[in-house]
Amino acid sequence: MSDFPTIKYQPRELNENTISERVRAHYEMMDARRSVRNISDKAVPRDVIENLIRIASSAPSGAHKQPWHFVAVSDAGLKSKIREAAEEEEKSFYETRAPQEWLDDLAPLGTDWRKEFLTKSPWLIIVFKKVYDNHPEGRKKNYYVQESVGIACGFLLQAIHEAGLVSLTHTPSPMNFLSEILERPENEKPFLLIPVGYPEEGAEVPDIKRKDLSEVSTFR
Ligand code: IYR
Repeated sequence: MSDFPTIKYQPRELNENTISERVRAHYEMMDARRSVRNISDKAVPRDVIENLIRIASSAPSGAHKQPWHFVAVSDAGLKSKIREAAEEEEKSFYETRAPQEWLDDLAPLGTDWRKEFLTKSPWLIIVFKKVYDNHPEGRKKNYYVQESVGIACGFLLQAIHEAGLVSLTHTPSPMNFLSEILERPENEKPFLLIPVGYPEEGAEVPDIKRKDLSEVSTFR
């Protein structure tokens, strides 16, 4: 028995005859997505960020618990605090904690401990995962939290690209400083930090190649 009454699914009713062209065009649009480190300081309206978060929060999740919380930061003081703390962690990662193999893998991408984008981007979206929810009756566990929040982030990155904006998936580690600076409750853990904005004019990205379909899939 379901607690949710059922309603009719509303199919999108797109023209079946054009499915191949449409999916091909969507692939080409997504293939043009790149992580961009040179994000301009040009303003992005708050309603855009609100709708991007609505899109992310439309993702499927274990038992429909939606175990996520998005903190959208435009406040310059908070961005500075986040940058300062992230750079401190990153400095110790790049200079002492990172194994040589990891540094070798990052070298072609040109990343380092400096994170100018954390203060320059008009928005930082910090995604928190909720391992459990607090209810008046006590803690209620969430399910498949990692998978659910990962999917929500995928929705978010795609929507940012579709909007003509750019993003970067920044993973300072450890990220506990985000809980402190953003004053989040203990049932939320930082998952991903995503700066969002317009690309800077002339922004460059590493010339990467993607794996071929045959390398990433098997049809049986
Ligand atoms: N967290 C560091 C290092 C880093 C790790 C991976 I995996 C990347 O793909 C890129 C960077 C940073 O954000 O710089």
